Amino acid sequence: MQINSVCVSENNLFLPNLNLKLNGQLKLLFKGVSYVVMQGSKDRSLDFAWYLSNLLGIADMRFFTPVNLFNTNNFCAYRVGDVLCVSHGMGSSSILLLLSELTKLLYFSECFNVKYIRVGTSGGIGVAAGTVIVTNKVFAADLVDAYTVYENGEAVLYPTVMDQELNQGIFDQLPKSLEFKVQLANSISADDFYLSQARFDGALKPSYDYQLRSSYFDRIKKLGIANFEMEGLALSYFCGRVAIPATMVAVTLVDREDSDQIRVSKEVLESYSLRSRDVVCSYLLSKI
Ligand code: R2B
Ligand code: URA
Repeated sequence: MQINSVCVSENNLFLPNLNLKLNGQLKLLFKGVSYVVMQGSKDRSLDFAWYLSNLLGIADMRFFTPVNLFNTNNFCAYRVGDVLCVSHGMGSSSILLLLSELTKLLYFSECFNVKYIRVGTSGGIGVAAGTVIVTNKVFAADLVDAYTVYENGEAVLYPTVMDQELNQGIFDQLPKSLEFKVQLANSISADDFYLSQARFDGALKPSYDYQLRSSYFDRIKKLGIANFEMEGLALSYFCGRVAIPATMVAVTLVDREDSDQIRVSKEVLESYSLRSRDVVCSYLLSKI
C-alpha cells in the first residue's frame, strides 16, 4: 500500500464520513485485516459476515450477531477473522468516500498488505443472466478505459486495470461443479442505471434510438466488455493509485440484449446474488 503519508499525521485523524477518530483503540479493532469484501448495501454486508462466520465455524451464529465497527448510517463494517465486510453504497462518489477513509483507517492500523474485492450485481451484455463476471479492466460509458478525476479543477486520467494475480487466484479456487458460468471479462462503470447504461425505461427520454443502442452494444462486445455496473471504475482507479490489489466479482441480473427490465422473480434474483458470494468465499477460504 502506498498512500499520501500526511493523511494520518496528527492534524488529520478525523474520518468525517465514517464519523471515527483514528486512535489506538480503533487500531486494535482493525489491525490484522487482510481482505476487504465490499458490497453495495449494508444488509448484504451483514449477510456476508454472517455466512462467512458460519463457514469458518467462528461462532454459533444462532447466538451471536456481527457488530458494526463504523459509526455512521452511510456505511457499515463487520469483521470476521481477517476479513472485513463493508458496504459502499451506490455509484462512484459513494464508493470513493468509503475507499478514501477506509484506506486511511487500514493504513493507520498497519494493514499494509490488504486486498479489496467488490462483490456485486450488474447487467450483462450478450451473456446469460446469472453469469458471474470477474473484471479484468473497467471502461467508462464513453468506452475509454480510464477514470477521469478532476484534481484542483484539472482533468487527470488514470488506468483502471484490476489485479491479475487476484483474478487468477479466484479462478484457481472456483467451487467444484458450478451450475453457472464464471467469466473473466471487461466491465463498464456507468454514472447511472438508466441513460448511461443505454436503457429506454428511465424517467428521462433518451437521445438515442434502438438502432444506435444496438451499434453501441456491438462496440461494447468488441472491447470484450460483458457487463454494466456503477462502482468498478472508481475502485480500479483508486486501488491502482494506492497499490492495493483489487478486483470485482459481479453476477449479471439480466441480459441487456434481451431486456432493460430485470424480470426474474425475487427468489431467482436472490439466488443469483449468492453466486458471486460463493465464488468469493471459496477464494477467501483457501487464503485465511
Ligand atoms: C449494481 O447495481 C446497483 C444499481 O442497481 C449499482 O450499485 C451497481 O453497481
Ligand atoms: N446493476 C446495474 O448497474 N445495472 C444493471 O442492469 C443491473 C444491476
